Amino acid sequence: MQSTRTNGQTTVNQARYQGSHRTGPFSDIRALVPVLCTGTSRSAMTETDIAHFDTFGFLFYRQLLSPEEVAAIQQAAEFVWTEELGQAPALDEEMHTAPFVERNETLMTLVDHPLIHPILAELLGEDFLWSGSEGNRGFLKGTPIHHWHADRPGAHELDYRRIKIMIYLDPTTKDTGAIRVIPGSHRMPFHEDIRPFQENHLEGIDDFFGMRGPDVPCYAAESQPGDVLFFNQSLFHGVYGKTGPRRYIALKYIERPTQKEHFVSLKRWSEYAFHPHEGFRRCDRPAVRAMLDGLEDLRVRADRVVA
Ligand SMILES: O=C(O)CCC(=O)C(=O)O
Repeated sequence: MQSTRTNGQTTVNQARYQGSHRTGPFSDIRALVPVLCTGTSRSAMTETDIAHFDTFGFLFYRQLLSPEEVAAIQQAAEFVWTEELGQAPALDEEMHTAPFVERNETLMTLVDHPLIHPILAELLGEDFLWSGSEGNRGFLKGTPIHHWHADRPGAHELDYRRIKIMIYLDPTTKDTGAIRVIPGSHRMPFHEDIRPFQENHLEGIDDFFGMRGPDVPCYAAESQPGDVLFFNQSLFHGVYGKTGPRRYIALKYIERPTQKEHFVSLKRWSEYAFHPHEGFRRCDRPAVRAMLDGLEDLRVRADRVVA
């Protein structure tokens, strides 16, 4: 990691916190989450949270979003999908819409949400960048699985941290389509040890060291609306038993690139990070403007690096 991290101690008056909590497979330590934090650089994270993310590659915060926020997000998401489809989607309609939150002002509030932004600043450095969003619903009929894979696979990707945030708008359980992660698989040598999983995912082969996909040891982030999962995009993850509408929003963020390898990787995987949607560029909130700062220079540099 090239980014500078701030001290992970809780810095906001504890009286302003409520009992939303983070759970992981190995701990149920409560992470106190600020209710009214309006700043963008203060962190509610503890050294424990940071160690959890560094070690296991994810953090799962329960009820980070209030029921009122969830209702507003669900309504706005349906609005965008309806606009995209030209009619209200059927309950099980399969849609993958990207960019997504950039197309709606209510959804845009997630980008620099006061409980999400400080966590990202802690994990990616204060000067992190936006890398797009997705609004997904349903799934290809007859294909209720998404075998084990990493979004950014390979040893050469591990030094450049990218985070995907998953916000599921419908409840999921382990066997009904909850996202599963293999803790620690974003780190060497484990990442390379299970590299064959990536090949089998690409080939559609349901054999992972002699186990079927659903039987691979993992942590299932069983989710209720309001829960928010942060994960390192080099972490291996998969989904088994998809069912129902299974709506979710994905938000993607990246460390500000500094090394040649970062630019090469961005050009390969996420060129769109250099071309944010107009809905994002129009936003005048300082935290969003900060994610646009210097982007044009970075784009030029990326083009030079791969020329
Ligand atoms: O469908 C999901 O919940 C996860 C999808 C997935 O694996 C991914 O976005 O890389």
